[in-house]
Parts: sequence; C-alpha cells; structure tokens
Amino acid sequence: MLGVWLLAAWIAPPLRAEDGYDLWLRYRALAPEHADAYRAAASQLVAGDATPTQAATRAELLRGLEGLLGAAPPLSAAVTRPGALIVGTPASSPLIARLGLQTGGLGREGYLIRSVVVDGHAATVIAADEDIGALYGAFHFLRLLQGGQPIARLDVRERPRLQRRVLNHWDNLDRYVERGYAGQSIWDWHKLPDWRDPCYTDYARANASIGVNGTVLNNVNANAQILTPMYLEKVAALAGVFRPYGIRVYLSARFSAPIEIGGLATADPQDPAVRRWWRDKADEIYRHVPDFGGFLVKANSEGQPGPQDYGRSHADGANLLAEALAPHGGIVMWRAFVYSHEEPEDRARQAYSEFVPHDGAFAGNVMVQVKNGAIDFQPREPFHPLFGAMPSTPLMMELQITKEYLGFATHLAYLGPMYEEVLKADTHARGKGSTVARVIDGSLHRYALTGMAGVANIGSDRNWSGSHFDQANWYAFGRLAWNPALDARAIAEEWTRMTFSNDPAFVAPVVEMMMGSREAVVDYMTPLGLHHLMGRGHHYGPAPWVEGGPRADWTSVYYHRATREGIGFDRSASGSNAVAQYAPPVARRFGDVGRVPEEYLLWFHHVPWDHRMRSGRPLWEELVHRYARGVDYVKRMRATWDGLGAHIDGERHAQVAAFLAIQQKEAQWWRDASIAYFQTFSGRPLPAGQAPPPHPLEHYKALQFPHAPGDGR
Ligand code: BDP
Repeated sequence: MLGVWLLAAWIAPPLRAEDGYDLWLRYRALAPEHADAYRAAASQLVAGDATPTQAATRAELLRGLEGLLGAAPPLSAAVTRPGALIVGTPASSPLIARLGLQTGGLGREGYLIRSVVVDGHAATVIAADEDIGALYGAFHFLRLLQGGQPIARLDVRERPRLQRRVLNHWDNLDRYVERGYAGQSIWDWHKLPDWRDPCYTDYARANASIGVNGTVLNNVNANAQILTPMYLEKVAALAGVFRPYGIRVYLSARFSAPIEIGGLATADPQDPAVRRWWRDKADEIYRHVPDFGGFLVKANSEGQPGPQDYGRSHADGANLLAEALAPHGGIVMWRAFVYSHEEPEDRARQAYSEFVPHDGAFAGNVMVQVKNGAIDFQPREPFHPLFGAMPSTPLMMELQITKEYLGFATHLAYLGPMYEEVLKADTHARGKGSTVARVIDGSLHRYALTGMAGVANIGSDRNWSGSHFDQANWYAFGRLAWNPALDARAIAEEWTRMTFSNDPAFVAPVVEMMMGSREAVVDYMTPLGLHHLMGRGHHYGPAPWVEGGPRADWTSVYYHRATREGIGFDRSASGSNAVAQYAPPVARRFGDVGRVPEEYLLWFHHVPWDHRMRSGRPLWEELVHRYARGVDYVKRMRATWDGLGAHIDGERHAQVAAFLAIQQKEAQWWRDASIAYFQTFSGRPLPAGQAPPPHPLEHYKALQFPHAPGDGR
C-alpha cells in the first residue's frame, strides 16, 4: 500500500492544476536557489496585529512566506537572530521607532523597505507612517520574492503619485455587468449584508497588492436604488470587508435620485429641496460608511439625467453633490464622457466644448473624470484634448480594463502599452514635456486632487477576469495608477513571474508576446487610425457597414467615411477642426497630413486610396498589409504559447491555447470582412500574396449575435 502511495507521489506532475483564482498572489514554492536565501532573510517575523490592517499585513506575510518558502517564519517580539523581518510604523512598533528611519514625507500610504542592522543582527525592515503603508510595503516585499529578486541590500522608498486609484464596476444591481465578459457581478446583493463571500476579502487583497484604494460598486448608468437604506446596509458590509485593506467604497449616483427615491418633483440643482435632499442623503450614507469616498456621476450622456435637463451646467450639477459630501470629506468624480443629441458637431469635439468653458467653476472636492481618448476606449485613440486644457480643474484619467472594444475576454491583448502610450503623450500645455501623466499627477497644474479610474474586468468567473491574461490588465492598471511613470514591459514581466513562472525560458517569450499583442488588435481591427467599426450595440466583431438608426455617431460609416475616392474622418482645419482643441504644436502635427503619425492618419484625415505611405505602399495596400500583419501576430502568439506547455500547469495552459485559437479565427474574420467591405470603395485589387476573403461581403453582413455578452441595456 505504502509502495503504491510512494509511486503515486513520485509520478505526480510537479505542476499542480491551477484555475487562476489566486491571481498574482499564488505564493507557490520557489526554486531552492531562491528559497534558501530568502529563508535566511526571513528567519523570524516581528509584526503586530493590534489593528485590522496590521492583522491583514501579518497574515499576508505569513501566508506568502509559507507558500513561497515552505514554512512560515516564527513570530517574535524582538530581534533575536540574523534575518528578522520587521514590519510596522513608529507608533505600532517600538523597534521601528528606535531605528529612527526617515518615514516623514512618505505620506499616509508610502513605505520604506531597508536592509538594516538591529542589535548586531542583519534584518529587513518594512516601515511606514501609517498601517496601510506597511501593508503596501509587505506586498512589495512579497513581490520581490515572487519574482526571484535580490533582497540582501534593500533600499526602497515608495509613495503613490496619485491619490485616488479607483476601480469602476459597471455592475447592475441584478448582477448583470455592462461590458463585462467574466460572468456575473461579484457583488451578491441579494445575500448581502449577512453573507460576506470570502471572495470579497480576496478582491481586497488583490487590489491592495497593486495599490488600488477605492472602488465604485455600481454602474455609471446608475440605479437610484443603491442609495436606499436597504442597499446602504449592503454597501456598508462591503466597506467593512475592504477597510483593513485601505479600500474605500464609492457609489455611482443617479442625478434624478431625488425624484425616483426621494419623492421630489424635480432634481434641479438650484432647488433648495433638492439641495437639502442630497445633504440629508450624504449624512445618511456617512452614518453607514464613515469613510465613504464619494460619488461618480454620468450625467447628460447617452440618455442619463443631469443638470442640463434643468438648463444648468455640468459645474452646477457637480457642485450640488460636492456641497453635500464636503462636510464629510467626500469627493465627486464627474464624468466628461458626454455627447448630446442636439449637438451637430463632431462627437470627438463635444466633451472639450462642454467642459472647457467651466474650467475653474467646479467646487474644490470635484474631479472631472476623462477617458483616455475623445471617442470611446477604442483600440487606439490619440489622447483626449481635455488633458492640458483645464488647468483649474483636477482631471482624473479613466481607462477601460474590460476589453469592450478589444476582443472581449478571448483575445489576448495586454493593455499596459496602451495605458503607457496615453500617459506619455505630450499635451504641450505648458511647453514640451507636459505629458498626460504630469497633468493627472497634478504636477503640471498643481491640482489638489489626483486620480485614475479603471473600468473593471472583474466578474464571478473563477479566474476573476474571464481569461488568465486579462488579469494582467487589472494588474497593470493598479501599478500605473500607483506610478504613471512605470514601464509597461517591466510590469508585464513582474506579472508573468508572479502569475506563471520565473523560468527565463518562459518569461522572455511571454513578455515579448504580451508587448505586441495590443498593436496586433489595432492592426486586425482598426489600423491606421480607423475607429468605432465594431458590431452595433454589443461591439462584437467587425461591422464597418453599420449605418442608419437613431444617431449618426452610433454608426460605423460616420467614423470611417469611406468613398470611392478615399477614407478617414477629416478633423483637420478643412474638416471638423477637432485638431484645434489641442495645444498649437500638437494641433499643427495632427492637422498636417504630411506630419501626423501614421497610426492616427485616418483619425484626423480623409485621404485618397493611393496616398503614399511611409512604407512606400499606397494607402489601400498598407491597410491590407496591416490587417494581415495583425492576423500573423496572433498566429505567432499561438505557436509561441504551444511551445511553452512544459513550463506551467496544464489547466491554465490549455485555456490560453484554446482562447488563442478563437482569437486567430476572429482576427481572420476581422481582416476578411473589413477587406471585403472597404474593397467595394477602393475598387482596387488585393496586393500580391494576399488571399481574397473566403466569403462575399453579404455573408459577413448577415452574421447576427443577439446574445453577445455585456451589451448595455
Ligand atoms: C461606452 C459603453 C457603454 C457605457 C459608456 C460610458 O459602450 O456601455 O455606458 O461607454 O462610458 O463605452 O458611459
């Protein structure tokens, strides 16, 4: 019997099946060459548990070290041997107070990690001014171990560059997630407040590990019910789970709530009863959640109610809510994603036109939340012209983590390079070097409030994000919100090591694959500045032929404007002149067909099919070349991945492989359908070596997807 057991143990695969639930906090045993050294540097743990945050910090370190090193170090009240790990604040730990470290200037959330000598013994200290800083430091320390990094001579000093690092859940109260591709909402409203699913704690751990410190629980297309007493109790229960991890809860507020749940006849911001209602509502919320973060608001956009319904401005609307929250320290995140039915102008111009006149008119606790680009989370957009144009109003960046326009959950597209691209874009608002990162970190205009929001890709799927690689986008968002100057490649490497393996034969090809993956999506969906060509409503698959319907700017033809002569949206001075919303040096570059970066060519210009591209090819041929290039990249990703099976567990490997096969099929579909359609305008043959689409255009146009996931409703 014993023999059989031993044999089973001997032939058992070394790589346990994994389902992705553990995210990048897997804490699987490290290779001996790392584990031995780390064991010596974590021989005992000196950490308190007097507060919930201290307890969470200590528990995380014990859990992490046990997993990575095989056994948790013993707890100790003093340093009694070499290799102690000491964690805390000068207030919580007399030892740290005695070390006299320079924790001043770290702020509430910053931390130090130092190699020090204590009572004659080499030790490592994680010190902060506040408990939450120590928790962030502990996650940083664990990350070093997970990535096999040296820890003998540490001198880390970190503090977040942005204050509010917030996930936006587009989750409805019935658990449907708008633009969600990872199952249902993780918030089980029906069972709350009494049942607190353990996944809420793991959600908080994962977010704290990357520095996310806020979460908006409900959809921007908000239901006022969330503000009723029954739901506030549920919200309070979640806030209680998140609090030890430094995560504050925010809610999306529906502007017409005073009518819908307050019984008032109006929601006019100038009406004294409305103002009183919001003040009372804020007081009530803070009775439930004393550290409530504030409201996120989508107003007068896509049919949502707002101040303009009463002839008032966005500033009037935002200030109404700001006034109610101010006594409690709450903020308003007022979204700039607005476009109205009446405005006949280019949709790309509307947010700027509506907001810039109100610069300086917003209350001190309001931030205006601006999407990275002026249209809507496309695979590639030039940076939003509002960045740099509102020096007196703190602007918060809104990125989309869920891949509404980038292939849902089955397409592997690492968004780090996309986030980095917008953050590094130079607005020239105050001369060269006025990057978007410097706008949102407040250094350019001295904003008092700073922040970044990410539309979450989290759902009830076991792997949280719908696919293993989509976890990397959640991770990258958090890391860049902590420090917008971080490098997307370094983040990809960090994530790969933590999520899969430290083996260089695995890490190098996977990081390489990730880094080009978003560009591949741009190539096979919307090359050269094309945009908004996805299926109507659900945004699944190619549909450049979409026309008609309630409004022109909900069609594809509005955006690509293909004719027999050429293609592209003229936003130069001869067209909508949207370029004029940028600072002059940027406007000159984007507005000049000879100088515009080719990746934005058709975003800003309508050009003839035989326009000569930098490659020497005419535009039509370049377009076809780009579509094919995107498909080829996916083929190469598949081949790379297929060769990596030996490095990781079979379960995750197989799912990624299957999703890559779907991606290849769909990339090909995008290429074929787009070429079949645009060829009806260009009238030109395909370049040599390019296969004709296997089906006539009518085939692609006839495809229907009534149950595609995530559609707005
Ligand atoms: C679009 C989505 C829609 C959202 C909207 C928004 O298609 O579901 O409600 O953005 O950001 O991308 O408000």
